[in-house]
Amino acid sequence: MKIDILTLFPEMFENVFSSSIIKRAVDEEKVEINIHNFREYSKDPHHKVDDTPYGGGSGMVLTCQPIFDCVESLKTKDSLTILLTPDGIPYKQEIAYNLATKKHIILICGHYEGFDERIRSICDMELSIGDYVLTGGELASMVITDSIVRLLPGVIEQASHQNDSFNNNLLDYPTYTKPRNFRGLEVPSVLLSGDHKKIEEYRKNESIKRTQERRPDLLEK
Ligand code: 6GU
Repeated sequence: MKIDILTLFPEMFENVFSSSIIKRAVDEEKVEINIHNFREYSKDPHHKVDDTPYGGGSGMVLTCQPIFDCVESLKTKDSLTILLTPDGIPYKQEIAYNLATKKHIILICGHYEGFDERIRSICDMELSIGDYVLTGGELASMVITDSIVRLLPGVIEQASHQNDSFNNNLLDYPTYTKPRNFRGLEVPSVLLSGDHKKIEEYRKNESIKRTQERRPDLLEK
């Protein structure tokens, strides 16, 4: 898979994609991630990328030309172009599973003061990562990239994401490791029983209980 990210702040990505599991996935060529500063595509003599809004109002608005030219230089028949914006559709694990099957994803980071509405016309999808406003789409693009890359074959153990929270609309069950007793806090005895059928049953029940308590909205699905 290839992920191209369009941003005015490429330095924000340096540490995030060169650490931990994403770094390993990149090193093992499971994914190629490229960061593009679309300012470099501006045809303005001063490399301007924004301008004042028609009709008046506060703030600067990202112009079409640099983003159109950058996307057009990257797009192929296999590309899915996604705009990151607080008015996009709410991002969910289900969407992550779908995006993990794509060959090429282009992520466009909008920015806080807004972008020319016509930029939406070159996008296949618009995503938001939650009901709050960020200064730009950069953090959202990192969140989405991380959640996709961990699902790519061979990046983490398959069994590890089969039990993920949100899989089957259930939150994860509780897990424990050594020691059996930590400051009087005991590991549930069923997990020490060696009875795999009982353990599976316990985990399923805990998963449902936790979802009922914390996210009843998930069970309604
Ligand atoms: Cl994708 N962008 C911005 N700027 N704010 C957000 C968001 C995206 N998702 C939630 N808030």
